[in-house]
Amino acid sequence: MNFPILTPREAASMINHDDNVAFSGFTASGSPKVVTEALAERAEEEHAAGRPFKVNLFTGASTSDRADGILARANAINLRTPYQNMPDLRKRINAHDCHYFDLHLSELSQKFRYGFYGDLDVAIIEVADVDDNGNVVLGTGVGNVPTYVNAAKKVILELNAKLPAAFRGMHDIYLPLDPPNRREIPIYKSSDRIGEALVHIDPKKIVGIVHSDDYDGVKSFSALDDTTLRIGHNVCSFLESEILAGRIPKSFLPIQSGVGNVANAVLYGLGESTVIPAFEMYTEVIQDAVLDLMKKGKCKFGSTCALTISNEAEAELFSNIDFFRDKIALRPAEISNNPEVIRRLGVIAMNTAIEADIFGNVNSTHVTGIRMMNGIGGSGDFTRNGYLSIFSCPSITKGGQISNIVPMVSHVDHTEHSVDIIITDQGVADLRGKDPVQRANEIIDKAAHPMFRELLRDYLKLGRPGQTPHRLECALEFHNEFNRSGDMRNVDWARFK
Ligand code: 0RQ
Repeated sequence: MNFPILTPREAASMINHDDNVAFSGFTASGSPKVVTEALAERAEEEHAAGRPFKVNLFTGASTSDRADGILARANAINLRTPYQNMPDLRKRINAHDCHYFDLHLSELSQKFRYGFYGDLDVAIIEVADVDDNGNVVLGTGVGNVPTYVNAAKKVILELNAKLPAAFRGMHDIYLPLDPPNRREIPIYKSSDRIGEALVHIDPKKIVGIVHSDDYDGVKSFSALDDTTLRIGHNVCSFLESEILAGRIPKSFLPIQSGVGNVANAVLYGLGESTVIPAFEMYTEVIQDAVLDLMKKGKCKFGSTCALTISNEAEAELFSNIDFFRDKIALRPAEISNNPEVIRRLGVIAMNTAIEADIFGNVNSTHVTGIRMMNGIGGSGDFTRNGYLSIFSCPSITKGGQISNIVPMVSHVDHTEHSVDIIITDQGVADLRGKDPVQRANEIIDKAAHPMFRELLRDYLKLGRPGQTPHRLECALEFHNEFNRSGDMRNVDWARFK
């Protein structure tokens, strides 16, 4: 290999204050692991010497504690996009120590190419293998790597010894042309491969290689609780009933599911269903459950941006790479989450809400309308364009102090126009073909927790006449009451009568 071998510290010294920096990967998968730690140390040393040191950080999605977490603790991030989920970074964002803008994940690559965010100084890219001509095999997450390596002035590679070179063949790297020359993305079924197995990086840009040797560090799932199991069961029975009613083809449709325990419960439920046939996924993340379903023959193919799997699942995948290689395509985020393809394939979109309102609007990002949780992620890419768009959440949170069904969402990410179905542990609210008041009754009766149904019905009665009968002076009273007393159950409409 004719590229210099660097220590993490040497690599970090090539990154300057105010640089635009991009990371490979999507979630913790494929995210850099060692240069990031040295970069955080460098920031701390610069701060101790009284000099400013912050970078603008562009990624594929969230990263890991070894990237966002450690850099946030060092207060080394000035600007961050498009998604994050580390508690320390969340604190910085909500304290305005870090400027964060939330973006649909499919959009960052093209907006970067359009020049909306300036030049890219450095890209740090995790790879499984590299040849002298700059052809690399990526790791478990692709994110926006193809765009970043083309745009970057310098590229630092993290060559991860845990990733087998035999990973080659699992990626499907395709860069669309930009308007006005863009053509259709030629994916007509999830399993169509349309691009290259390798990413080509101009060797002149590769300033060095840093060795690493670690798994992505995705935590295994905790045991499923009762609420999660009930949500999972409700989603599966709903999908089965749609097949039986002929509204979803018997051969089924590709599915997208978010990350987390609910998504995991749904996937296990789908695996056990006798009505739902073996299916394909067109999604942004594949979790442990999908690999199990592949082994059982229940999941035939997964198109994804990342394998967000536990260390144990990673080790198993790497030792059975030949079994999995033709069942998985790892694609750039702008393809895994491409609205055109999602609409064409008829993807069933399943995402999680922080809260939904009685008229069908969904808040995925802001707690009580103010504090950023994670971000919109890919939920908008899939929801707006899905064959059927499902949101799930528990009916209540924090033992009932919070109702996840509210009169008006405190922040809107997905409007009533994009949301077909809301599923909680209580049941399934089907919003299709219903006007606002019919939707409100459906959501209150089927999805709200019984302890909040009366309060929500009373709000509807308070509404001023109109198609969407809100009463604006108290539309956010559930949130106001939570801020006042810490318990939405204390809402008292009498003061507005
Ligand atoms: O807080 O951690 O302090 O207990 O929010 O809630 O129920 O554990 O649910 O982990 O699935 O996250 C929407 C945030 C749900 C996530 C969201 C509190 C609750 C808890 C987490 P604690 P849960 P989850 C795929 C697609 C947007 C991006 C997306 C998300 C914490 O799914 O970020 O869909 N989605 N991407 O107590 C106050 C409420 C609350 C609340 C929950 N109404 N008010 N707090 N919480 N509801 C991924 C990618 O794009 C890569």
